[in-house]
Amino acid sequence: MRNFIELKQSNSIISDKNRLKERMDEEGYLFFKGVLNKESILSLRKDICDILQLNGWLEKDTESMAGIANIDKRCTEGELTYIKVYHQIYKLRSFHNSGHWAELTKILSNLFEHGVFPIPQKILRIWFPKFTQHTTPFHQDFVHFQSDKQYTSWIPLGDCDIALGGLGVIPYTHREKNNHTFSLGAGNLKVDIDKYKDSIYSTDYQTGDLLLFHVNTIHGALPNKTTNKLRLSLDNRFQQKGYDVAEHLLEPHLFDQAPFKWDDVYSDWDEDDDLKYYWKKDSFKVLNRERKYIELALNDAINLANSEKNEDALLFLSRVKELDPESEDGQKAIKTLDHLNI
Ligand SMILES: O=C(O)CCC(=O)C(=O)O
Ligand SMILES: [Fe+2]
Repeated sequence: MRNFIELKQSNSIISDKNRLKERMDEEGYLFFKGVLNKESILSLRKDICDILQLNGWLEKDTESMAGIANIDKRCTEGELTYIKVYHQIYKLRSFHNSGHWAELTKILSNLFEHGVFPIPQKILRIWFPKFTQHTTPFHQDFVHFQSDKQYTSWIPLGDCDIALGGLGVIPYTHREKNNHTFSLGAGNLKVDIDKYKDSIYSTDYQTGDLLLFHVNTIHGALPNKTTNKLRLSLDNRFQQKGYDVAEHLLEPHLFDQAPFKWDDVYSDWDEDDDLKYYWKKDSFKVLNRERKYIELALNDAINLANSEKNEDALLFLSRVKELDPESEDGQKAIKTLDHLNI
């Protein structure tokens, strides 16, 4: 069992722009207790839980807000059954609006001289209990988001204590880029954190808490060790207005795992809703998506499968195969599994 150090609260300097910037530059994260509007969070939680309930992901005859999981439905990112439900939730306006909450962008505006740009790709995490091998591994986000100049807001949708598995960060790690290798869990890439194992900061998060961290701060999730509760959280990203943005961050999350476009997201929204395509008003350079980290995870998994029939790698490859057997990655996965007679 790892020991966790309590996150340092920055509430007392919340209006002091210089000190906030200094602390973020120095430590790579800022944590604020109870600064977000609880009603907005709980109302979003309700919208999400109602969809989960309709899809049978919650135990029958339980109050949806309690988030009591039907563990027969366990699944995760990278699986079509997950994406099918996830993309239903992705149509919620209340979900997209969570990246634009006034109290959130106000705090973030302290970190940017020339205005806050909320990245269009918003992310919700739904983490099942009794599924701990799929916990998000410790990693740095540059491998996924192709930027050195972003901050992420991690927000639990409801109370999230250590047992439910909130986010852990390792302060002072954002100045160095580390090598990543294959892992199960969101993003499929991990950093070896052996030397930091006693330096993980986390907390019993409560509704309204806000964690901000630098894109290169090493972070990961703690396992959901409850027997029956889903962990729900948001991770959204912000940059200074006008900075370059990688093209995939202008698409809905998991658009590359099942076809899904903004027009699908917006299908039930009011025609003249300002939040639709809001980023088209801004000017910034769009960067081509680099494939190197996607390839790193896949090739590493193939090597692990070939050399030691590594079970995590085999599970990952079977998911890649199922997701899109015709694609180049799907073909590589099929070839490896066939060769191993799996
Ligand atoms: O919530 C999680 O499990 C993963 C979050 C994460 O990696 C992030 O916010 O960048
Ligand atoms: Fe991350």
